[in-house]
Amino acid sequence: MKKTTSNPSTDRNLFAALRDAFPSDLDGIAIETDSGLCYSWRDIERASAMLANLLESLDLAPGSRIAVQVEKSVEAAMLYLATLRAGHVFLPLNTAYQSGEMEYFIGDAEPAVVVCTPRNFGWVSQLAFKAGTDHVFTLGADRTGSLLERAAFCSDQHVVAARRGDDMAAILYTSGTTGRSKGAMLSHANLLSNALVLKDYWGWRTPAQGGDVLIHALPIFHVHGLFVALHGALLNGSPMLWQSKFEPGWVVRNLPRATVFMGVPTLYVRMLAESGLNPAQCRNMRLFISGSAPLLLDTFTEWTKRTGHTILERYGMSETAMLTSNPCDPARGERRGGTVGFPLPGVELRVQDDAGNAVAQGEIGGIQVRGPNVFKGYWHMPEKTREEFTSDGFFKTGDVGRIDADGYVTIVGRSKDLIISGGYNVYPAEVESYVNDLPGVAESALVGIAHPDFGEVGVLVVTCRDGQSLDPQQIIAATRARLANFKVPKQCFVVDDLPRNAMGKVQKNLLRDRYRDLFKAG
Ligand code: MLC
Ligand code: AMP
Repeated sequence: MKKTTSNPSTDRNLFAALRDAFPSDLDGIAIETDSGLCYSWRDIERASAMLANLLESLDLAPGSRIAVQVEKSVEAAMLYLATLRAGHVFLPLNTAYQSGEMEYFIGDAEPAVVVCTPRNFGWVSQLAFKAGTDHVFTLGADRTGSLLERAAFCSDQHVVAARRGDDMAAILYTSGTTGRSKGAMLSHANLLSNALVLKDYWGWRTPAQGGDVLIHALPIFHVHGLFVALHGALLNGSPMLWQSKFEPGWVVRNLPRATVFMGVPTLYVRMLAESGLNPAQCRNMRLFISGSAPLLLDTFTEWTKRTGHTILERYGMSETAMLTSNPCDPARGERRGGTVGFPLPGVELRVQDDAGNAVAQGEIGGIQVRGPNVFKGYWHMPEKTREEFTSDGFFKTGDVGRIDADGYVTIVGRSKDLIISGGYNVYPAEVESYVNDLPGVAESALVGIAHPDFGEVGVLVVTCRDGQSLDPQQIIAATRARLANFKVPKQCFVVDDLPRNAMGKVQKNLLRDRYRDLFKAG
């Protein structure tokens, strides 16, 4: 397990640092939702205290996992803050996950508490109790459910639990490079150090400096929405305009009220399709940030033409939070489309070949990183953790890239077999292993194909067992019944054979070439 370097400013409970940054006037608005609800800073303080007291009343062991699969809501964000506050470990789960996926996460993480939507209580509680979880609560997007009912009886005064920087704050499940989904253990110091660096690098303006207002339109079960966006606003005492589910028209209409927006590339593509997007609408905007997947140069260029703003692209991952960023301050350099900018202060980033030697400048190789933001290891997987780190403590990202003469990093591909669709990770081995078990299927390969909306999507290629026939639509329907919706292949082809190299390995590059124009317009 990796140790973070001890730094007094990050050797504390992350919540305490976020709380210290709240404005002195706690009655000001902190969050305004798309349904018109307003939450003051005092509301955040009180709600997170009540939820933290509820968790404490359960007498959980320190560092208990609190697994949460609920729709995006301010209360769900409060539950995250309450978990930090009480010194437990937050485990957010995508609402698209179905029972097979949830069974794995709950079985692996052994959470003491599971919070799910009222609609899913039946099957989630069954899984959780079977796995030994003691407490299952519900939380609806409309503030219903047993969690808030119970918390209503708790005090709104709470002393933040003392935590060291090295203590675990969250586990994020990620497909990583190989194998089943792994829980990346992130410490308070990992998250706080990254948030502090971004606060400075992206020039967040405190309320006294004129203030920033963030449009928060991303889900809160991944790094981007939960950490980068939420911590960014909270650590700066900045209000948020909060959208429960991304809708491009709403964002464009609200741009004049905001200064900062963060999105995955699909969000930018969809906003570009809005006729109301123009420079006047963006007149108060300071910063548009993109990440989680490659931003196409076309989108980058078109955005500048339509709005007069240059998108800042950055790069990160669940195991490390943010690693690189294009500059915000022009004095540091221009924002270059197609690149992910420079390693952030404190992040060491190097490019190596397969033999572990540094490549020459501008040459392509595997990206490795080291820094206070890099995770502690994979939950219950010490072997896997060891494999993913070099002997001198660099984490192998599985991304392939280069660094140019000016220091800009470009991601050119991935050595991990991973498809990033609309900012969500689809792990082909997982989909293939399910499809291979379907009756009549001999074998399958899922490949990422360029898509105008999602950037890339999964396309499935299958072969039949001798003497059997397969219906592609039925295969897609079978995956839809078992896997999260974003993992469902957008198309399926039944073929005689999969192309193989001399070693017998499926040549996915040839399949990608074969279907490369599948979603091209015209
Ligand atoms: C939805 N669908 C997707 C999809 N999202 N298909 C492929 N890829 C996706 N990402 C499918 C659904 O299955 C459904 O299919 C149809 O699209 C409509 O579903 P929906 O729920 O209405 O989708 P929509 O709301 O339009 O969602 C699209 C989206 C969402 C782009 C808003 O995917 C999203 O919020 N993405 C952001 C992900 C994110 O936050 N990533 C950060 C990871 S952190 P059907 O067939 O049923 O109709 C990370 C580290 C870092 O990577 O660096 O930040
Ligand atoms: P996740 O496991 O969900 O955290 O996904 C992290 C992965 O997203 C990284 O390893 C990259 O492959 C990819 N990623 C994140 N940001 C970018 C970006 N700006 N450009 C290209 N890929 C990115």
